[in-house]
Amino acid sequence: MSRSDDDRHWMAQALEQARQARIICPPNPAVGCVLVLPDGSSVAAHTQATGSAHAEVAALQALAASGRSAHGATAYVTLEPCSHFGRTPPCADALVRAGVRRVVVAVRDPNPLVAGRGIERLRAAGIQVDEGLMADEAREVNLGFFSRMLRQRPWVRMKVAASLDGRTALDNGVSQWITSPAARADGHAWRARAGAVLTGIGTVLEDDPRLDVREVQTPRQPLRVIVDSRLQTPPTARILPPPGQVLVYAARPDEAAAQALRAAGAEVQYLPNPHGKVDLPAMLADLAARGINELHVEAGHKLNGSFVREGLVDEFLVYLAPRLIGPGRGMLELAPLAALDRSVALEFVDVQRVGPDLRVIARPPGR
Ligand code: AOF
Ligand code: ZN
Repeated sequence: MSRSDDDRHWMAQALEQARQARIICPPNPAVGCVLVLPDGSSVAAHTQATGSAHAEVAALQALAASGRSAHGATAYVTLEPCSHFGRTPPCADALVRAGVRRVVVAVRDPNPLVAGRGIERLRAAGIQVDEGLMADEAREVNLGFFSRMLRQRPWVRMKVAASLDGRTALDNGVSQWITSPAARADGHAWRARAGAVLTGIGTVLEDDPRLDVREVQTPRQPLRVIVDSRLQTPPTARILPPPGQVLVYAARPDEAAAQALRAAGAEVQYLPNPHGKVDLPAMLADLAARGINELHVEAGHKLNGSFVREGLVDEFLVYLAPRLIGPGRGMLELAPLAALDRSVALEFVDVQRVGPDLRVIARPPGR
């Protein structure tokens, strides 16, 4: 293999490590690190839960635990090593101290506290740094973190489960279960990697969902968010009790209702827009400020329609069951169009079978 083939091979391993970390490390980005020693042996690691070791330090620790030294090694990292003292000390310094000779970086850290300084520190210490290898894949692993850092809002993923004729519920509101258990479990895996799972008051009142992660093993529960303009969430709703936190965004102050929800364990935040509804862009900014990288939306047709009309959806995650329902609820409420060229244009980025169902991932072009 040529060196560039070699580099791709090791960076692909580092990316695989990073993907495994996605479920454990929010709000931190999921990073993979592979240390390749001069004798050709290697060790791979990924970011640990927020507050514990970053990928590079985890890899150095694993190497030390096996009695080996990183002297003269090449480090493959999916994100620029950090240069700042956050909850943990700088990884760039740890690599320098360990005697690493070369660092291959997929993409720069968009965190303004780092943003190139990690690479500078490595170079200043005489380490060879090559950047940009498999950068698109590396950004994709952390698209939520990049969104929060560069746009000050989370990556918004809208999950929908529907029949092949695009219905998410019967005319009478019954929606459980259109898709298969396999699709449900897959949906929970997407919930698990999100910083927050969001729904609307309509769904809370109709389905009484729990909105936690149950179908897959997880070390952390995402924040649960309810968009509830008039604070109609019943304090007995199944979404409210711990584990995990619940945040209710409201538009019209109602201190009695807010007190009841707080007593049930929720936080209430007022963010009204001029129409007396929750200001969705302001809500996204607030969620980003709270460290939410990926926001997983599982709402009904009305709130879904508002998100789409306001251009806030970055990705649609749609499960389609091989059945026909006829009259029923649509995926989202949009105004009738006069011409097809006014429709919301999307690109399919992935299509897969999940059990008997189809899973379609679509994004607005350029996202
Ligand atoms: C790395 N390797 O594996 C990750 C990095 O508060 P801290 O100390 O945990 O720092 C969090 C920041 O560090 C995070 O915002 C991002 O800029 C970077 N994440 N850096 O060198 C890693 N996860
Ligand atoms: Zn670090």
